[in-house]
Amino acid sequence: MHRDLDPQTAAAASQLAESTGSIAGKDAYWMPFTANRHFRKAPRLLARAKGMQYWTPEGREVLDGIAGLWCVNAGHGREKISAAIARQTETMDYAPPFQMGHPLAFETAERLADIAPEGLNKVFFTNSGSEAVETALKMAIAYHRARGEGQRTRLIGRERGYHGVNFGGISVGGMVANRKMFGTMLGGVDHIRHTHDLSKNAFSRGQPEHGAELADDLERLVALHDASTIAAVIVEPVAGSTGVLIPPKGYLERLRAICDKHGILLIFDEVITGFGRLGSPFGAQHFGVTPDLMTVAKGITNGCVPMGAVFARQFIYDAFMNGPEHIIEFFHGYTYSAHPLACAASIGTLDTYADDGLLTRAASMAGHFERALHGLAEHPHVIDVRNIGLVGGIELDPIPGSPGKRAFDVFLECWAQGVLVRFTGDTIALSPPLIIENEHIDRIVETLGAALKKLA
Ligand code: PXG
Repeated sequence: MHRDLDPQTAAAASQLAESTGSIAGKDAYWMPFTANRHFRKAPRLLARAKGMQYWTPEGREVLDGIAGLWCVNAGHGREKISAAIARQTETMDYAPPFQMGHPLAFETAERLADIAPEGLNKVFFTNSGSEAVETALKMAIAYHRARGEGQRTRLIGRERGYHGVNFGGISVGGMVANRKMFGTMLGGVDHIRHTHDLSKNAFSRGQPEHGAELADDLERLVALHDASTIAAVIVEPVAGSTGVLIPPKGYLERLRAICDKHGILLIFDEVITGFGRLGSPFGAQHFGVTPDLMTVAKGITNGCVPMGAVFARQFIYDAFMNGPEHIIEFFHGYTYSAHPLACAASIGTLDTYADDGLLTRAASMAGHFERALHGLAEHPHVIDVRNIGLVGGIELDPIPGSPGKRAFDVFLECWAQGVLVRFTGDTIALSPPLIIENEHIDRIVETLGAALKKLA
């Protein structure tokens, strides 16, 4: 890169480039879910983080309105977590998870089961939310087969659902852009409708009033396919990625009842709603509806080390535990399932959540968050504000012919003003660290409000 300079000057230039975070000439990185060409023209780089803040390589402060990517629930740079990871790298870097184990894996599963919704007492480790989803879908199909109903292979998802990016996840998922490039995907998948209806529910605070009957779509699919062909239904209790879709009152209860009636497993994808986001440890507890399988990731390690997990009810596990004892019961797992560093990070994270009361803190912050957010209702182009726990969505009227552009512009303006928000389609999403204080909430909302006015 500095071919024409003498070695000393070149070294100094490289160092400077590093310290200012320049990416000029570094072309190899193909960025995920990013407008790569736009990014290269005006990079947005983060170099350091602590508490509620990020800092850019130049030292500019950026307030984190989205907990990294819905994952850093305890805030950045938590000592208990980094100390646990550091200790573990020195003690044992890696242990094979197949036909072998290490004590920390058992302890982590135990600790997770302790805070899980009643009955979800078995924990299977993965490395991401996407892998947790694939695992849960395979578990559901294999469970029915193990109990002699091998014809139950059909999977039901929901329109606008997000379940990661692997083939199973995009097949049951319902985000068009994530699906249309990738061919025919899994066969035998169908979808119920999403619950987003601004004509009835705009500017709802918490759960919307209208739409519980949309759960009856599942009855329609049962009538079409017959229950005997359906293995499982997967939904996010609150859909995050697709723009913060909050379940109407009574909807999840109804879905649960229909699944029970027809012997269909209910899977909650709690990758976003898990670990305190709604004010309870998991969405299932918040809504009082317990699924049969539950996928998590993100907040399981406070985002520090990749990890995901599937929680299963005892009866699902038991169905697999038959046949000769020396035979593997579930032909599935990852090289890095229950990785020692991830387990250490998870225990450090659970300790931190407990120390600071973070698994329920969102409940006490939700009131101020809601009032502040709904203060944006009259701002230009705002067509909806919705919120639950410490999740918020502000939906904007799309620019005609340029869907997503208005929210992208708001995101860029907030970034310029030192606040990190997220956008999906024309919805701005907020999901701050659960350590947030009222003044942070005010700053995020004021910055958003100013951006909306400026761009109007
Ligand atoms: N399920 C749900 C409900 C998710 O939100 C995944 C699965 C996949 O997890 P991994 O760890 O494989 O990414 C997710 C991920 C956004 C955004 O901006 C959300 C996610 C990922 C990227 C962006 O809303 N959630």
